[in-house]
Amino acid sequence: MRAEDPQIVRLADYRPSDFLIETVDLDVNLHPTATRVTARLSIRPNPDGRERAALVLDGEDLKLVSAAIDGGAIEADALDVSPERLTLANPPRRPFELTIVTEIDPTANTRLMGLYRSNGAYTTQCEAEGFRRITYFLDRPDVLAVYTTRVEGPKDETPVLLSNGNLAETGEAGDGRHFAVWHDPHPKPSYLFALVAGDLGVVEDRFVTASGRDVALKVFVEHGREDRATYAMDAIKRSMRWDEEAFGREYDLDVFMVVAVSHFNMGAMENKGLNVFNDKYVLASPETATDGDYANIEAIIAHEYFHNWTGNRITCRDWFQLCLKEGLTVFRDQEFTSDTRSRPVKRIQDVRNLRAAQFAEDSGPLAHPVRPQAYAEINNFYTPTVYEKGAEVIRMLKVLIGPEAFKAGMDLYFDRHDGQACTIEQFVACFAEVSGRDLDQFMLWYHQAGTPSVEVTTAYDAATKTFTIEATQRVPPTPGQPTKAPAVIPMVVGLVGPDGRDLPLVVGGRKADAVVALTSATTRVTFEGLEQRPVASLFRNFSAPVKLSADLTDDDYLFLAANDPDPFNRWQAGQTVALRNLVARVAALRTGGATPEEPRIADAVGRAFAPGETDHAFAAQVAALPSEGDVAREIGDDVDPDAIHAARRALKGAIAASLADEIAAAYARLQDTGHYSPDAASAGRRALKVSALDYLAADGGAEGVALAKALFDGATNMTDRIMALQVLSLHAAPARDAALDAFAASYGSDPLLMDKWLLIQASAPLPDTLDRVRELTRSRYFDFGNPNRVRSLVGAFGANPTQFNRADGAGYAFVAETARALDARNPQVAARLLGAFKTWRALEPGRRAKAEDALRTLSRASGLSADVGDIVRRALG
Ligand code: 0A1
Ligand code: ZN
Repeated sequence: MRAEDPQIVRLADYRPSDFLIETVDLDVNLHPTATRVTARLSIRPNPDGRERAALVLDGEDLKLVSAAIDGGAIEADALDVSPERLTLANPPRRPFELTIVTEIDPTANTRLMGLYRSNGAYTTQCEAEGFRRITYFLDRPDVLAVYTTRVEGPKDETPVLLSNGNLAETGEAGDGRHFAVWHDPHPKPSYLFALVAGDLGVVEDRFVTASGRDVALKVFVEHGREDRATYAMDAIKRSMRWDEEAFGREYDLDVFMVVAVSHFNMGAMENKGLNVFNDKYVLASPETATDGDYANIEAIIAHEYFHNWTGNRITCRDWFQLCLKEGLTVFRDQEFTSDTRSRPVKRIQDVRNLRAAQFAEDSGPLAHPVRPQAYAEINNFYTPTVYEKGAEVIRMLKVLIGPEAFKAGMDLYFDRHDGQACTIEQFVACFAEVSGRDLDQFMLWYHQAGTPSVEVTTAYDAATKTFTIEATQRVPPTPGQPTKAPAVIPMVVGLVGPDGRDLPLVVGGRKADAVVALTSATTRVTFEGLEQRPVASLFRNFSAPVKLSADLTDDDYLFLAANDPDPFNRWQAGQTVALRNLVARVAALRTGGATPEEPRIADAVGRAFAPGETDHAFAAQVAALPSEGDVAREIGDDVDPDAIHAARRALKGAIAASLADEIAAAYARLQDTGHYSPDAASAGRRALKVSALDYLAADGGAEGVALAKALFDGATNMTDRIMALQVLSLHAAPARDAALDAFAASYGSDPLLMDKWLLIQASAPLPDTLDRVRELTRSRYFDFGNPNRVRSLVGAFGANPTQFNRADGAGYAFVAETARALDARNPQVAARLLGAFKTWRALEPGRRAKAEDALRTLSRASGLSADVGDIVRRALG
């Protein structure tokens, strides 16, 4: 298909399937280049479908070997077949059995969708539309069937044969081959199908569910890596227990399996009973994984496991409803991590990520609603908007209706819709019903793209002892949505008194709720009985995904940074003051004005390094300045990434200079005791330690660099080693190259570790970074066929604020050309690389023109995939 004429799928065009498939009997006869798939489908007309409709099965790159109805050959003129479609113009109008035999080549499958080989093992990826690359099928999520899968392969190469459900039978197949039959009793859509076969090591354990089901747990990894799978196994058991306790959800098969594969387009996949993971999110040991890796593994194991109920037992009617399972499951994994680690720190991390990824997306040409209305390529809608904003929408729902009604709504949803393929309307109706609230306006969060901005003005009236908060909201125009209606925005408010404590909230003579629902363009609320002007703490715990600008002074924010009882806003207040200062510094740099100093920022940061501070993880968040991306978004347009980098560096340097002794003392105090543990408190201590190191080395001077080098050389765990390398990589000192070489010498044979090495070099804010990245694409540590390698090098470069955005445009050209080259091999990963362009329109005119050039050149290339074509078209839109 040409890039200019994409086929658009629209939500408004949804129709139920004309046929249903009740059971699927698959026989997969594995061969590296010619795998035979026999599918016996029991099909019946859908009473909700159209009468006399043709049966049109989806396919992609398929070769048909034979097709039969009820065992009998199909007349040639009754069947229309292409690699993309199998059509029966006039199928039986009664239940019948269709048998289809296809042949596929897993070795040639570089897209990593459907059945492919990764390091010799066979694996599948079917979400969203990969099953059609295995056999012709009604490959849509509202067709739910019971699957029985027989997998046959050579005993030597594929001793392990897995599919969904419970193991029903195993046996010999002759010629050195064997087979296994798996039966999954739970009806599921095709995107949840999975098959894995290979020579894999396994770690085993058990879990007994609340009602006494004894579940076998298995984590499959490459041989020799078993000792790196124990943390993932532990995370599985904790996730299973938590879902029982927090949501009343039990596991529903006799076995739960996780398989780690080295070639994977995304993070992981929730296939029923057989989750397939990018090995990066399974394998961990203190010698090979950082604290961040451990946290990611725990969160992603939880996420995929939680999908068993939110996604698998209740699935999506169509792909427009993707947030039904993703937003909800992200919300659930966030809650799990909050309960397991630190709730405030998790919230801060999530909000940092939301702003960096989703706010950025929402402000540019790729903005789309949490539930899109149309798509050209569904793969491009696995976005921070669908996932992370989708989770925020659910969090707001909980704030608005309260935790009890929220729980009742979830219970009703599980009860009412188990076994169904649902819509967002059906989900929200459960909460409307239990709470008695009209949630029509709330639905706008699913329909309207763009981050609302909320402007707040406050006024204290000493005569009446009242304090009025006036909030005006505006939802900005986004592609295809020029005008917006006011959303319902839950603003959680606190009024902090001079002693740093919360004052009672009184409205109309009564105790008032802290949740103020902003439902119109302007909402005003007046609190009474206030002897003195309080300081308003707004959007506590980040109660809505909005951009706030309030008339609070720096003094107010510094007071909140020291006193706000809400830990999120204590952190946010410090960030706000720093952000204001950074924006002013950028303006001064660009106009040649005097540097706006704000020494009290250092006082606030100094608290993080004070000897009495015991919550190190929280302190590390306080110590971290807003990112360059945060500053760019705050500025909004005419963005100069070099000026932002310089301003942030200068502020960091000023803080480091004024706190030199305190930070040095903290660094010494926070040293490791020797034994490594990935728990949240220990990880928090290490995070604060590296933050100290980062300040101490901020000026690139010999002393700081020597400290980083010492940490690198003496590191007893991978977290310290990588953190030290990261600090060294910021400075073009000889120590940096020596450390990089030493790292490669030690870990050159471990691709996951070399990914970190690639990423650190691609992220360096140094003028030679692009040359180095180009050179690294030719090194033996890089492989265009492996998505992890591509993301670590090219993806990380695309996220490098100063070097991707080089003034000469070479960064844009490199990423665009690389995406173009990768497109033929793996369109999904190629399209993701282009995410680097999501904020190009906000750049200053020189860079904007260069970025546009790169995109236009790419758009003229011939033979672009639907994935890349769609992103380029929308980015230029
Ligand atoms: N449902 C998965 C994400 C996922 C989506 C598409 C994929 O295709 C390559 C793979 C995974 C999740 O939310 O974890
Ligand atoms: Zn998910």
